[in-house]
Amino acid sequence: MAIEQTLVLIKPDGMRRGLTGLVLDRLESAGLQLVATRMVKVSEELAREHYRDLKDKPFFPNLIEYIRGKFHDLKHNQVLALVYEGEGAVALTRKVAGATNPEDAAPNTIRGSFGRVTTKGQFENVIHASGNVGDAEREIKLWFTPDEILQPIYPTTSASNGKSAGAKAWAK
Ligand code: IDP
Ligand code: MG
Repeated sequence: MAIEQTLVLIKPDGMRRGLTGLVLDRLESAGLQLVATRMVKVSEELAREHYRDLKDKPFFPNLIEYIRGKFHDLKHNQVLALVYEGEGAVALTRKVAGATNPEDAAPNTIRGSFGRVTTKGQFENVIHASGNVGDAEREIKLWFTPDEILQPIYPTTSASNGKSAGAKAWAK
């Protein structure tokens, strides 16, 4: 299996509920190596770009507010962005994360252990994990510059001059 890198975000509910250590522990215990990390206050632009493939979904506006921490207090409106590396890291991280709906997520997955659906129907599923290798490459370049990653594996385009187009979204 190929060495891959994948993006994980600890979402505002995970930050608010003090789950960062537990999430890191699960991912590390699965054999994944942490190769980049940063705290990010998520702009509307970054949120929309990150979730651009879901823009036609009915829950899209809610999702943008959720990832920006609008449902949590101002002390916890940041996300922890992480890049993990390992053999088959993308699928492995998805497996450790569990199903999108915390009620469907298997016990012992991060979402199954710590996620919830609130009484208002809000999915609080603790983390984001890239869905496939193509998404992982796009998302890592959106959230990180190559110099922030221990050993970048996805090539940088020459046109971006060492900084990804996505990097501009959070640099503002
Ligand atoms: P994923 O995070 O498991 O990859 P996606 O389908 O990519 O799931 O959706 C992105 C995020 O949008 C989910 O993690 C969740 O926060 C939210 N979401 C997805 N489906 C629903 C839904 O049916 N209702 C409310 N929120 C949803
Ligand atoms: Mg997804």
